[in-house]
Amino acid sequence: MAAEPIQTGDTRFGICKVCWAGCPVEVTVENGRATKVVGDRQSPIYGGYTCPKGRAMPDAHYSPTRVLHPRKRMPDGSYTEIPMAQAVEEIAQRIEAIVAEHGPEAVAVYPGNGNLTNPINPVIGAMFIMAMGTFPDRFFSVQTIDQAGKVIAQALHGRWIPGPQPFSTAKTWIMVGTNPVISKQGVMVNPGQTVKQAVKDGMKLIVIDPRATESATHAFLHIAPQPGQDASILAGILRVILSERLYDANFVAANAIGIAALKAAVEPFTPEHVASVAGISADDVVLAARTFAAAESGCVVTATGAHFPLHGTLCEYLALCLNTVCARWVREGEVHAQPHVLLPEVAIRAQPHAPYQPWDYTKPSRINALPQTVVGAPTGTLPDEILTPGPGQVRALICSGSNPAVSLPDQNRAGRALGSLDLLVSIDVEMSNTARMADYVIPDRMALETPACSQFSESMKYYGIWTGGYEVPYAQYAAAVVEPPAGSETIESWEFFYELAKRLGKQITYFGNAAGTGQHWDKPPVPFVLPLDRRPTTEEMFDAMCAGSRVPLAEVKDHVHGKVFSELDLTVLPRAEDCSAMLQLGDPTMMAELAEVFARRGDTTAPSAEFPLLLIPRRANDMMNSIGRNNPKLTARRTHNPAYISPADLERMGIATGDVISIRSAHGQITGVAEPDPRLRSGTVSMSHCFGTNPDEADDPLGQGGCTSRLIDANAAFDPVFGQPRMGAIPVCVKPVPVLAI
Ligand SMILES: Nc1nc2c(c(=O)[nH]1)N[C@H]1C(S)=C(S)[C@@H](COP(=O)(O)OP(=O)(O)OC[C@H]3O[C@@H](n4cnc5c(=O)[nH]c(N)nc54)[C@H](O)[C@@H]3O)O[C@H]1N2
Ligand SMILES: Nc1nc2c(c(=O)[nH]1)N[C@H]1C(S)=C(S)[C@@H](COP(=O)(O)OP(=O)(O)OC[C@H]3O[C@@H](n4cnc5c(=O)[nH]c(N)nc54)[C@H](O)[C@@H]3O)O[C@H]1N2
Ligand code: SF4
Ligand SMILES: [Mo]
Repeated sequence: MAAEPIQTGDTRFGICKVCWAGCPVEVTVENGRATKVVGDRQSPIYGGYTCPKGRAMPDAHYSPTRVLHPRKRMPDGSYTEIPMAQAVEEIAQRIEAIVAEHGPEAVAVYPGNGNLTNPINPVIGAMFIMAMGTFPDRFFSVQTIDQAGKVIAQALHGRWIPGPQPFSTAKTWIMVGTNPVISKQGVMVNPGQTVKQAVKDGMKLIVIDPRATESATHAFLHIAPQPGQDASILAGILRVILSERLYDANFVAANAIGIAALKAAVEPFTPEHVASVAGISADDVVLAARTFAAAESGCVVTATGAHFPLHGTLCEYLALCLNTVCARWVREGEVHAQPHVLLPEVAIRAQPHAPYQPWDYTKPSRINALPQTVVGAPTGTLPDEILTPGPGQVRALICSGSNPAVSLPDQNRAGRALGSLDLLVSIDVEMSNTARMADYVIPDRMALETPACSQFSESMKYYGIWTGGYEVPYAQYAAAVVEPPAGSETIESWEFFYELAKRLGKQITYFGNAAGTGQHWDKPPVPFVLPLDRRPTTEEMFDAMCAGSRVPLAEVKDHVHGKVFSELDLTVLPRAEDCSAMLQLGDPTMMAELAEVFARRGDTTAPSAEFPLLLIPRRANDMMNSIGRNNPKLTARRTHNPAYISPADLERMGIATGDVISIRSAHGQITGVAEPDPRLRSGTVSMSHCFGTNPDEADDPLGQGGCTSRLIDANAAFDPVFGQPRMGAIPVCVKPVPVLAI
C-alpha cells in the first residue's frame, strides 16, 4: 500500500498536525522542501479549510532557529551539537545514576502539545513510565492543567455510549467558556463556517463568555458574566428547567438516578441569585434555560474558560446533567453521530457506561496529598515534586513537545524547579523557554515529516463531550510529505522513548486502538509489545494503533484526500436487557461542591480595591500555545501577547493602546502591552498564555510578551482531585509602567 510519500507532480497531500483539528493540506514541494501549504480543496469534509498556523508550516520546518541536531548543554551554559546515539547513551547513563541513588520515582515525563505530530507520541511517554514501573505517579501531562474535569465529571456522571447529539444539526447549543472558531475545540472541521452554517440552519446559539468572541458573533444570546461564576449560572439554568418541569421525565426515569438530589442542590440558585453573583440579567438565565429546553436537540458544553477557575469538574458535571435531563444524547434508532472508522467496530447501544469513582486515596501524592486519578499525576504539583526533598523527589524530567517553563502554573516556582533538576531533557524543534534550560535538546521530526492519520481525532471523543471526533464516518491517512532538512539528525518522540527504554533494559508495551478512557471502555485496547531486537517502523506503530479498526488502515490509505465511508453509518441499538447502568445526576461530591459554591457566592474570587480586575485566558488564532512563537511568518506582525482590556477600563486607568503596563496579582507580576478590546466585559483582562521570557531572563513585553503563569499561585487554591491551581479569574491590578523603568 501507499507507504511511500504520495506524489502528484510537485504537489503532495498531507495532514496538518499543528493542532488537533487535523486539516488535510496540499503541499507544494520543490527540491525536496515544502514551499507552500494550502488547504486540500479535494477534502470531502474540510473543503480546503486551513488556518494561518497550518499555512505557515514551511516557515516552521525551515526556520533558521530550528534545532536540527541533538544539543548538549556545556558547563558554561552554551550548547554543543552531538550525535543522537551519544545523546541517548549519555541520557541513559544519567538516568541510571539517578535511579541507582534515588529510585525510579525520581524520573518523570511531561508530554505536551508539540508532540501531536504523530499520534503515537502523546501516549508513549505514559507507556515509558509504565515500563519504569511508576505509572501514574510520574506521568505528568498537560491534561491536569487543562480540562481534566471533563474526564472526572464523565466518570461521576456516567458516559452515554452513543454520545451527544451532533452539533451540525442541533437546534440549540450552549457554549460555556469556549471559542471553537479560534480554538477548534469541539468543532474540528472548519469551525467558523460550521458554526455559521449551523446557525443558518436554525440553531439558537447561546454563548456564555465575558467576551463577545468570534463564536458569539453568531449567537442568539450572548451572556457576558463575571469570570469564575459558571457553576452558579449552570445551576441556575438547571433550576429553571427542573422547577418549570421542562425536562424529559421519561428519559430521566429510564436512564438516570439522583434527580431529587440535583433538584434540591440547584434550588437555591434562583435567577436573581445567579444574576447577582455573575453580574448578568436574571431574564437571560431564564431565557437560556427555556430556549435550551424547548429546542428539539442540542447540548451544553464547557471548555477552558469554565475549567480554569476552580470549579471545572463541577461545571462539566452540571453541563452533563443539563444534557441528561433534556435527553440530549443520541437515542435508539438514530444514526450514531460519532462513528468509528479507524477505531474498532463496537455495538452502540442506547445506554450508559455506569459511573465510577475516578480517584484513589490509598497512595496520596507527596505534594498536597492528592489522590491517584485516571488523568495521571497532578501537573500543578510538579514544581514542588521537584523542589521538595525526600523519598520520591523528582530529579530527572523528560519533556516531549512541551514547554513547562511557560506552561506550568506559577512560572517563578516552575523555573526554580526546572533549574534545580539533575537532568532535564527537552524533545523539541526550537530552543523554547524550556529547551533553553535543558541539559539535552532532542530534535523531533516535524508535522510534514511524519505520516498522519485521523484515528487520534476520532478517539478524542472518549475524553468527554466537546473534545473532538467526527460526526460522519470520515478517515484519512497521509504519508510523510518531505524528509527532514538535509544533513540533520532528528528522531520522533516515540522513537526516542523506545531507544531510551531499550538502553535502560526496559520494554515498552504500546496500547493500540483505545476505544475508551478511565473505566469506560467500548472495547479494550490491543497491547503491542515493542520488539527489542529492532525498532519498529512508524508504519508498524500505525498498524498497532489501528489494530482491529472498522476499515483497515490499508484501505483508508487508498483515499489520498480522505473519505466519508457512508456505508458505515449505523443505527443505535436499544438498551441491552441485562444493562442496569444508570447515569448519576446527584453525585454527592458534586452536590457538596455546589453547596459550597452557593455559600461562597461562586468562585470566591471577587475583584477587590487592591486587585480590581480579573485576568482570563484566551487562545490566539496564529499560535498554538507557544507553538509559532519562533515562526517568522506568524510573528511578522507581532511577537507578544497583548493584554486585552475594554476601552472604557483603559480610559479610566489612563492607559493608551500599546502602552507597557504592569499586571500584578497577589502572587506575582508581569509586564504586558495594552490593547483595547471593545468586545470584552469591563473589569477583565484577557491574555494568551505560554508567552514571555524565563524568570532569569530580562522582561521583554514588546518582544517575548508576558507569561501569565507567573501570576498564578500553585498552592493557594487548587482542584481537590487533580490539583489544578486556579488558572482563570485571577484578581489583578493593572498600572502603566513609566517607559524609563522598563
Ligand atoms: N497561565 C496559563 N497557563 C496555561 C494555560 C492558560 O490558558 N493559561 N493553558 C494550559 C493548557 S490548556 C495547556 S494544553 C498547556 C500547554 O502546555 P505545553 O504543551 O507545555 O505548551 P506548548 O506551548 O503547547 O508546548 C509545545 C512545545 O512543543 C514544541 N514544538 C513545536 N513543534 C514541535 C514538534 O514538531 N515536535 C516537538 N517535539 N515539539 C514541538 C514547541 O517549541 C513548544 O516548546 O498550557 C497550560 N498552561
Ligand atoms: N488557535 C489556537 N487554537 C488552540 C490553542 C491555541 O493556543 N491557539 N490551544 C489549544 C488548547 S491547548 C486548548 S486546551 C483548546 C482550548 O479551547 P477553548 O477552551 O475553546 O479556548 P479559548 O478559545 O481560549 O476559549 C475560552 C473562552 O473562555 C472565555 N473565558 C475566560 N474565562 C471565562 C470564565 O470564567 N467563564 C466563561 N464562561 N468564559 C470564560 C474566554 O474569553 C474564551 O473566549 O484550544 C486549542 N486550540
Ligand atoms: S493548525 Fe490550523 S491548519 Fe493546522 S490543523 Fe489546526 S486548524 Fe487546521
Ligand atoms: Mo490545552
